[in-house]
Amino acid sequence: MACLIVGVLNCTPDSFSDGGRFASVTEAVFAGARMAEEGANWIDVGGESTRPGAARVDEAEELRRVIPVIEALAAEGACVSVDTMKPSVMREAIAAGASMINDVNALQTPGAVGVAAASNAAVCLMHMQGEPATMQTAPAYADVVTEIRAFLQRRASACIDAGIDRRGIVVDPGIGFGKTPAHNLALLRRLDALAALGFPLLVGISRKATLGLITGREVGERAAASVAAALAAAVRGARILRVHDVRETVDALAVWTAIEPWPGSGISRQKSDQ
Ligand code: 7PJ
Repeated sequence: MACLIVGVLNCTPDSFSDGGRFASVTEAVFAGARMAEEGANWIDVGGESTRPGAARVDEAEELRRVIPVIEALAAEGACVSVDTMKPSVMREAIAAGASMINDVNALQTPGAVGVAAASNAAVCLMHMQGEPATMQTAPAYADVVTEIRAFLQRRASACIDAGIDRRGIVVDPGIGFGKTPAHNLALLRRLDALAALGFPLLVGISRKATLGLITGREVGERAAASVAAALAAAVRGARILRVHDVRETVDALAVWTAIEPWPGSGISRQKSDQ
């Protein structure tokens, strides 16, 4: 398959039944294991919501939410990434078996680059304008593609300068993070400009508000919209897709690649097919 899949596993209190801490850990591990069976290459475990308007979670609580889940999934042989902005959570998550740090703040928190450099973990550097509490108030760019491309290059260079292996760096435009729907669509149309940076490009658009705006669907009814957006991203150069609906995305990519051998390569048809 031409794309890798990251399955989203939110370990926030609203994500699972509130039958207590143990029940929610068990449910989260079960959900993560199922995504791995369905074809997710990584399970992205997060304990702090970064949805627009979300409040911050303290370190102790975030650790309680994610560490037991990471330990259990890693013990089952899954590749785990940790979705966090906090260096201490990154460090503990790596000790618990996580092999990728997914930071919506692109390792800009003091100490974060050092934690990553001291480990063998891969890093996903995501662009965000502002911070989750206020980022959707008035997102503004002179040229959204150029600015985000420059930001991702700057952050990747800072990581390489700090000793992080460039082969372990993934970049992400951060769909919905301080961006209007028009900004998101402009970025998706010009993913080629971001892929040209030379790092694997991750795109997360699964179930996001822009898809709700286009389709008029509530968040739980956006699987088809998410799959369509994921395919469009893959064709334009995304190499990693962060999704909630793993099975549907894997099926769609399998069919797509059977017809179009190399999505994003620019080679859509071979001589023998003509
Ligand atoms: C993303 C993320 C994304 C990366 C979230 C949601 C919001 N990490 N974490 N990229 N989105 N790397 O899933 O709706 O787009 S949380």
